[in-house]
Amino acid sequence: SSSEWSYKYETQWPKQCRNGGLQSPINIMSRSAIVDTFQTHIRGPLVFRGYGDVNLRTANTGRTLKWTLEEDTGAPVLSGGPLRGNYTFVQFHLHWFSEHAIDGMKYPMEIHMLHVKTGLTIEEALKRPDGLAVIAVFCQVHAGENSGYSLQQIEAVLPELYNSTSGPGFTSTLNLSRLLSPQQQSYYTYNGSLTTPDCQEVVTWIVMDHPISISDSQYKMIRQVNVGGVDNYRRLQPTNRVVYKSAAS
Ligand code: GRE
Ligand code: ZN
Repeated sequence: SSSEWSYKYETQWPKQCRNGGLQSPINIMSRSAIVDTFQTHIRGPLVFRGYGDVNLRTANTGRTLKWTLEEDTGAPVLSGGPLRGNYTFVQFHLHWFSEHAIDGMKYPMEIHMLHVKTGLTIEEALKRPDGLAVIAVFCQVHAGENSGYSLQQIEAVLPELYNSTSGPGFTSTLNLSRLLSPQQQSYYTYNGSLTTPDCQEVVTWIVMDHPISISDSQYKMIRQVNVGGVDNYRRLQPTNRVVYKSAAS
């Protein structure tokens, strides 16, 4: 089932994508988010370990561009915040336009950094409510090359990927911390789902509040990637749950 779906026919996504009450993405209402002063849900700061240079393999999956960690590299590990235990970085991929919205506003692009509960395979993680943690980073587009710092290291491979969904892909070294905003690490967090079939409700979402900048030429290149003649975001799902906001840091 999960191999045969497209963004163009979202209404025909499998049944498990419509049933649950914890689907993603959602519109986050900033004034309804609970700032967890007593640290009952968010128990401390988010901790990023090993978010430096890593070797990644790039692919055009036909639905997104994806950068997957090469096995020979020490894996970055995420912990803290709303998470219990460690989560190992697996891949990041792109959605254009953004999937989440803040106060009804969407961004041109959203990066998803996928982490699996350390010690579990992805298949195992997909069966546990706490199996995955995804960091979502919004991107805003600015004119000029100076705004392209975050994605500078992936720019060169983009034209090679426009139509190629086969082949070995490209490996490259990339500093993952460039995908996080240097200024601010405050975020919203809630329990939700994968935004692609089969939409399993196993994701602790950590949606960074502060967007990073990409250049207009980078954005143009990314939007030339053919993912079926449509954009690759899922429509907003009912919120009907608590969203927490980290204290500003
Ligand atoms: C996706 O395919 O876009 C995806 C995953 C896992 C978690 C979140 C998500 O594969 O958006
Ligand atoms: Zn995604």
